Amino acid sequence: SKGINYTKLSKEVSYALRHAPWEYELELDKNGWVPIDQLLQAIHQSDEWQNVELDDLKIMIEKSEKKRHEIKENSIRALYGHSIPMKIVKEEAIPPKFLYHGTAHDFLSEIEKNGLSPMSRQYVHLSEDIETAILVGKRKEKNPIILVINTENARAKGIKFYLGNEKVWLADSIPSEFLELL
Ligand code: HQG
Repeated sequence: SKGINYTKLSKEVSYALRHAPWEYELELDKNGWVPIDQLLQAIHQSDEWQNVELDDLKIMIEKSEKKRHEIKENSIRALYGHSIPMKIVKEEAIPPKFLYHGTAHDFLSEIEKNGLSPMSRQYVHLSEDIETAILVGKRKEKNPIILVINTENARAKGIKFYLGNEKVWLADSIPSEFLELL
């Protein structure tokens, strides 16, 4: 093999495509896409990624336990997680009746008061299933709380939902009236 650490590569690509494209002289289009050759050229600047090619980006995506990135034609993008000032335009879609959000007990009183906010990201991140929400919440606390979002009620009141990947949904914010503790 080429000795590429695909997990580390995925972290660097996420950092470039979600948080700091300007550090790589990249410009995302309105849906978050950048030309793959530009990304490769940028990461080739560091010794560690000298021999990374298109096929390695494909392996990186394939090997990942989460579908964080997507390649289409000559472009690549992060599917969710962005924090850059220019808000990425996501595709609106109809989610399952219930979505889930795993988080820390410490945030509960704030969330009950103000609803779910994107905080440092562009969108609130929601999970298709409880297992995924638990994994997301475990990043914050060993025994996370799980909030259930009634998307039918939310949609009836004008809340929009957007596609992240097959397990992650996005929203601009979720008022607390649509949240319930599991
Ligand atoms: C909390 C990972 C106080 C919210 C995951 C969360 C996900 C509030 C934290 C993706 C709040 C933000 C995103 C309010 C929300 N007051 N706290 N009003 N509203 N919060 O990490 O959803 O591995 O930015 O509960 O799997 O945890 O990077 O969001 O705890 O899909 O690919 O503010 O990141 O994916 O934390 O995770 P985050 P998240 P990757």
